[in-house]
Amino acid sequence: MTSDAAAAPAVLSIGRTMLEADALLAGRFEVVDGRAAPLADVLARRGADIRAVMTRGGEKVPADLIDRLPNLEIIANLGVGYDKVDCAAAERRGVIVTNTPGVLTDEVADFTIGLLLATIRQIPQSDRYVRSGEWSEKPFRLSASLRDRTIGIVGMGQIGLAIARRLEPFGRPIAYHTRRQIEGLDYAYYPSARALAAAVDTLILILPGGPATEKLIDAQTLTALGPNGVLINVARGTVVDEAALVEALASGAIAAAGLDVFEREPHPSPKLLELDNVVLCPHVGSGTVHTRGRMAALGVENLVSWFDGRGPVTPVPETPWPRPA
Ligand code: 8YV
Repeated sequence: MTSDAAAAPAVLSIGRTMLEADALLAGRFEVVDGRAAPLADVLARRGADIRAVMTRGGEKVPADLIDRLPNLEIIANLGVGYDKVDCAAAERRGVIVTNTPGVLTDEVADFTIGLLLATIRQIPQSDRYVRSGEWSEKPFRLSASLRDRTIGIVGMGQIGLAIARRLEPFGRPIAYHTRRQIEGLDYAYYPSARALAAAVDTLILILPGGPATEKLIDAQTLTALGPNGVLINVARGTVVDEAALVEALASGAIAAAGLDVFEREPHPSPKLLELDNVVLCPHVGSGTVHTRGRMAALGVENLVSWFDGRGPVTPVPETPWPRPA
């Protein structure tokens, strides 16, 4: 390590969340702020100096950005999902990609239970009811219940499992879909999202985004979920056909949805905003001071470890470390 600022590795920092990560980099790294000017201008001036990118999961790191950084060694993604990073392009260039698994598992699982109950019991709607003064005229309508539901989870990684474990004390049957059945996992398995949707009335999405899962939840899957159906999405907006979801919510093909993620963030379909049977959150599943701090720290730790010659701490499977021979 050197205190010579000229020798400090330059890190291109992009994204709107976890700005505190930039402060954590300062001192050890030179932070090149990718938001300070149009990115193209920053790249034209500093592209050749950049040895690392720190991104926040929501911004694209496509092949053409990677190609404009000839000395890039590592991309630290502050988030467990890294679908916006072109890992194939990184791998071709020998660039390591890291994410932040583990540190946000409990937070996102806690949030999912909250969003599930808020959606079924209409907690935001009842808050609006009290504020509007309508309560003095008549009691709030009765809501649906978790008591008579069967819950399906699409995606059974660390967070999916943490959600399932938290649901167990609620005493409801739990089923799941993943590409491959998980050996020894004691929940009913369905080989497709649609088959799972047909078997349950409450569907929680916690699977990776990206081309392989794009619009996995389509009009037919929503119809299969049925008129009592509740959809909770804490994964990526891209895994749901948002236009089909709007239609299903408006027509009563499903009962309600709780959404923390959207096809085009931060711009949910305006039609969603008009519906009363949907609870909308601005992608805050991991959004606490505690957990975002841990995510930022793990991202920085990856860069420190890399530039100290100790390798990345949490590389993604597409860019394994040590590199395969
Ligand atoms: C975001 C997330 O990364 O970890 C993920 O995959 O979706 C989130 O935690 C976070 O909101 C930063 O934008």
